[in-house]
Amino acid sequence: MRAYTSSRHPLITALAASAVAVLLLAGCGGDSDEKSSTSNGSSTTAATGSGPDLSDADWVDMTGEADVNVQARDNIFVKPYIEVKAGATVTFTNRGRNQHNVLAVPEGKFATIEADDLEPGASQEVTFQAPGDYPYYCSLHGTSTKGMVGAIRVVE
Ligand SMILES: [Cu+2]
Repeated sequence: MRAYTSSRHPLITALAASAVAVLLLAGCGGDSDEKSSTSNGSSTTAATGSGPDLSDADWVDMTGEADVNVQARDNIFVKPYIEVKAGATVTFTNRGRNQHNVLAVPEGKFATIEADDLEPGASQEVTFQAPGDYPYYCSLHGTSTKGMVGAIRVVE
């Protein structure tokens, strides 16, 4: 079993975003508050094609769980919207009869789980370090905004 980790990407993204924010602040005085907050991207989840609409999501609190599991079934994620502690490892398991994949929105926010690595019965792990929302979808049975979609909300 190959373990994927997202521990580096969000950190690097966050660092890059801070650097950009600092540059913006230095460059154009005091009117850059809006820019710096929108460039962060960690919790922008409006229904604008950037991921599933999370405003109505039924979040399940799994911050107390040692083992967090999300099942890919035919063709939904169960449970689709979960809240986990920073540093938690989420195991995606294919409990369906078909192939499924897991693509982060935006792509690359955490490591992609390819369909070939998530055959029926197979599992893949993703570790989430940085707090924020991590929407994802299965591109075989959904789009980035609907169909087979879900999200991990990472809290301190
Ligand atoms: Cu699928």
